[in-house]
Amino acid sequence: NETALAADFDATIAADQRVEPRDWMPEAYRKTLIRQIAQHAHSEIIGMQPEGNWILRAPSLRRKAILLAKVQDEAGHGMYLYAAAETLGVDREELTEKLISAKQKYSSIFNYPTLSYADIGVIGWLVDGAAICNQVPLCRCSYGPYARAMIRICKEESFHQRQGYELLLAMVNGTDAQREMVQESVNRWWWPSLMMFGPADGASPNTQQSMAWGIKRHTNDELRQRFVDMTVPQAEALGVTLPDPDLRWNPQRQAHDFGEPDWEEFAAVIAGSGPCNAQRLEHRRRAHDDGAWVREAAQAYAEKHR
Ligand code: FAQ
Repeated sequence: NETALAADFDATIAADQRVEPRDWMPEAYRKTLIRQIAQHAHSEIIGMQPEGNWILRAPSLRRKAILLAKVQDEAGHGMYLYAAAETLGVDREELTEKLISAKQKYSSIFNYPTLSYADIGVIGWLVDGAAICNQVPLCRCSYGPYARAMIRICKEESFHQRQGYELLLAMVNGTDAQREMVQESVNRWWWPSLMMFGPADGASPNTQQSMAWGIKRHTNDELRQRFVDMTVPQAEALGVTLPDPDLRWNPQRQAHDFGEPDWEEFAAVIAGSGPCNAQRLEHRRRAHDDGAWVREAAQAYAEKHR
């Protein structure tokens, strides 16, 4: 009966063991996971666009090969994550419909434009760096299929972060114009990267319950702090300035103090009015329409064989 099943679920969570697809789970737990995993999958898929914008303009064969591999990895991450969401009883078609009709979200960060090749390095360094900070703890998520997908994804994200840092290292050791390009790019991406961690803890409606269920392991502010502390020495090594006058080491806290992201901008981007929201969704819709014949052919083939 329901009470015994609920007690089993609570015991699994309390013992920090994994919940698997066939196990009973509260409807709200299932709903929260579908929401988070779908948003995560959509982010990987939409996240191909800002970097894809530079594939045809990569400055060398080597840079092009690296960028192609990275963008293809993001597609793969989207696929693992849609597959993890499907174990919860939704299907990919339905999730894609919700993405292109703007009923489900994707990360705010992918609504900003990529204006120079330095952005490719800065996305790897800051955006993938933030993604790793947020996703390593998700490898211990209480839901088995999501946790297992995250292990593989995090390994690939680490490679992405390193390629970004290596690109920037090459640029800062180049000409003055290249160094200026890197600084200009860091100035644009720093605050949006901090916003990737979500609203401040006091304004995050989901954190408390998601932590109680072992879906999230840390709060949004804890992970944001970890990211700032990890990134400051890397910025120093690159010789770039992070655009925050309030950023300084606090010896009492043994952590960096830093300024407040512009939460009004964050709310506007999430609500659909960021610089590239319309363009990103339009592009995704067009790709989906262009792929209709492939889905129809696959369906016809499957029916013939049935
Ligand atoms: N953007 O109560 P909370 C990548 C929404 S990395 C948009 O704190 P939660 C790699 C949130 O959904 C990026 N929406 O929510 C890559 C909720 O809305 P809802 C993807 C945001 O879930 C690199 C509302 O605000 N990573 O793709 C954002 O407990 C380069 C209230 O917020 C993940 O998705 C935001 N930044 O915590 C790919 C990681 N923040 O649904 C290509 C997994 C919050 O109630 C190129 N997700 N919202 O209407 C998570 O860890 C969590 O979902 C958080 C949000 C931390 C993002």
